[in-house]
Amino acid sequence: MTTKLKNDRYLRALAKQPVDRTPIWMMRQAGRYLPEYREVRKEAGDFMALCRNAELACEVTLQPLRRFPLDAAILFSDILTIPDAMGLGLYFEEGEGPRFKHPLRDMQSIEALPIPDPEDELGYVMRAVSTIRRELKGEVPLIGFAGSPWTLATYMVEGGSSKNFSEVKKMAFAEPKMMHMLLDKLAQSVTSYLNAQVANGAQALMIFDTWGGVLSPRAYREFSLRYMEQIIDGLTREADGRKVPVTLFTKNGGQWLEAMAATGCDALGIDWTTDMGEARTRVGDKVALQGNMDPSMLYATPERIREEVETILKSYGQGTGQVFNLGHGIHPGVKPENAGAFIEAVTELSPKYHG
Ligand code: 1CP
Repeated sequence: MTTKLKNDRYLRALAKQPVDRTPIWMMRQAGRYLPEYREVRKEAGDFMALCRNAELACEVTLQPLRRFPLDAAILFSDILTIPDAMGLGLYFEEGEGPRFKHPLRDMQSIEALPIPDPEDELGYVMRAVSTIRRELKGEVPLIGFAGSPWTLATYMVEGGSSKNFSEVKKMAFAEPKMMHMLLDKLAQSVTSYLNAQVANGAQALMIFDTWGGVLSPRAYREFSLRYMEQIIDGLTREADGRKVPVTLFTKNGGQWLEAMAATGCDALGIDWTTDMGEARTRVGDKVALQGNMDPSMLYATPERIREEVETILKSYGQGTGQVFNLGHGIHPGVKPENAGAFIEAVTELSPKYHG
């Protein structure tokens, strides 16, 4: 597919090419804070039914782009599609997070885990990718994504969300062989899944390592970073004659930016606990930076949001290489108008930092 992009600000900033203003998109930009999302989700029945229906997944991907002048679309899906395709039985308990019917606790079940074929068991995701790419009509690039092996393992071993990660850490520290077998299978699965997303139309990729930051520095390298590097080594890095940039996001990973930048990725997602300007000084000659407003700032007044946007733009400073975003996903309780004020602030205040 070779439609020329009408707005390629996001890809240009990631490649550190000049831009007229700082591009912006929001993590979890499609989701429960939008009434039109809640409508479609009701129509679909439940979250996974929405992910499995390419037309509806496309519709909710496009919803935030109709409201706001965003510079990228992100595939509507979830990181937990891979463990589901490996046979763990994903389900969502009303009002609670994701759960697995068959959490992993022993060597036998890890040895038996299949590496899913992305065009088969995950074919519904590929159909969503190609549908969205077609319907975007070249307006903005489409971001594909996956969870990091460590982050996926936390859900698979704990059986769902966790507060202290005791089961998954128990496996990592008491049964490291078992954990490494699981992480290696996940790295292989994520690599072929992301490559299939690119083959079906994704123009950029993001790896979400939401829970890498709960590890010690040594354990982070051993159980999380190393497998993200393995994935990056195996990724298709070009499509339609253009580079497919990869962004790595470890929540609470601020202390490891140098090591993350050395993986061969194109950009780092940073959360709000790291100063944007300091991050640029540390790794800005190697990678682009995405972030990093605290999503809770969207509860403040439009004036306060604008002030915060200016602070972050000023902290990054002049020139390209920044993609504006939140430091983590937008909360379901945020008013859409406030998200609008945030995006408007970035589009209005950022041109003076370019050109
Ligand atoms: O409608 C609903 O109630 C379901 C809520 C929901 C949504 C909207 C879930 C369940 N997933 C999603 C979509 C989703 N998840 C996207 C869509 C694209 C977008 O608009 O950004 C993406 C990129 C994700 C990624 C994801 N899922 C991550 C990594 C990013 C992050 O936020 O840290 C994680 C950790 C998940 C797991 C997950 N899936 C859903 C929930 C509520 C969770 C978090 C559970 C937890 O906190 O442990």
